[in-house]
Amino acid sequence: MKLKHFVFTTLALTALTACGSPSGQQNNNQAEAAQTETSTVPEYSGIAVEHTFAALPYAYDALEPYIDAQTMELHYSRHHQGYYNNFMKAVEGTGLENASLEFIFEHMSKLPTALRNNGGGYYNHSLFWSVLAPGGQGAPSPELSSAIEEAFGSMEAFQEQFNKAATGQFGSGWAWLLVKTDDSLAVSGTPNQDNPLMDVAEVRGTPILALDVWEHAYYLKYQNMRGEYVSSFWNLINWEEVNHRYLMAIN
Ligand code: MN3
Repeated sequence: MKLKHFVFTTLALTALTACGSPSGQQNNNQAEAAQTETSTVPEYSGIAVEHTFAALPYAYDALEPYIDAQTMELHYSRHHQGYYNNFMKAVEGTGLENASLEFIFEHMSKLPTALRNNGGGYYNHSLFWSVLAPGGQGAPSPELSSAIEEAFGSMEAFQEQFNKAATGQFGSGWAWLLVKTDDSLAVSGTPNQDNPLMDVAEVRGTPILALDVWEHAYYLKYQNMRGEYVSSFWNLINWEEVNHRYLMAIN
C-alpha cells in the first residue's frame, strides 16, 4: 500500500474593508487576513475496499403496506444511488478511494463536507435496507434482549426512547440503536446523513439498527405523520440482522 496522506486544507480569507475619512477623501483600505488550517488524516492501512452499490435485498413492494413500493423505488434508485454516485465522485483524488467507510467516518471532521453527506447517505441507507425485512424477521436474541433490558429497563422502554429519537429529530436525519465502545447500548438521533461512527457525532458507537426520518422516506404514504411511519417501522425489523450486527460490534 502506498504511503499516502490526505491533507485537507481550508483557506479562510477575511476581507476587511475600511472606508471613508474625516476629510471626505475616499480612503479604502483592504486587508486580507489568510488563516490556514491543516489537518492530516492518517494513512489507511486496512484491507482495500471496493465501494459498490448493492442490490436492494427485496422487491420494491416487499415492505407493503408499511412502506409503499413507490417510496421504496424512489428511495433506493434515486436517493441512495445518488448518495453512492456522489460519494464516488467526492472520494476520488483524496487517497481514500479504497479506505473503509468506518475509517473515513472516524476522521470525518477533517474531511470535505461532500464526503460526510454522501458517504453518510451511502452507508446509512445500506444499513437501513439490511435491518428491514418483509413483515419482519426473527426476534431479539437472548444476548441482545439482556443488553436492551440493561440499557433501557425493558423492550418497551427501548422502543419508546427510539421512537422519541425518531419523531423528535428536527428536520432531516436518522434514529439509531448503537453499541458504544464499552459495549453498552444507546439510542441517538443524528441530523442530515450523519451517523454514530462519525467523529462529529454526539453519541458515538457502532449502529446496529437505523431508521431514516427524512421526509423522502415516508411522505408519499404518511405525509406529515412521521409518528405513524415510526410506529409502522417495528413491523419490519430484521432482528436476525440486528442480532448479527450486535454480536459483531461487541466482539
Ligand atoms: Mn433516505
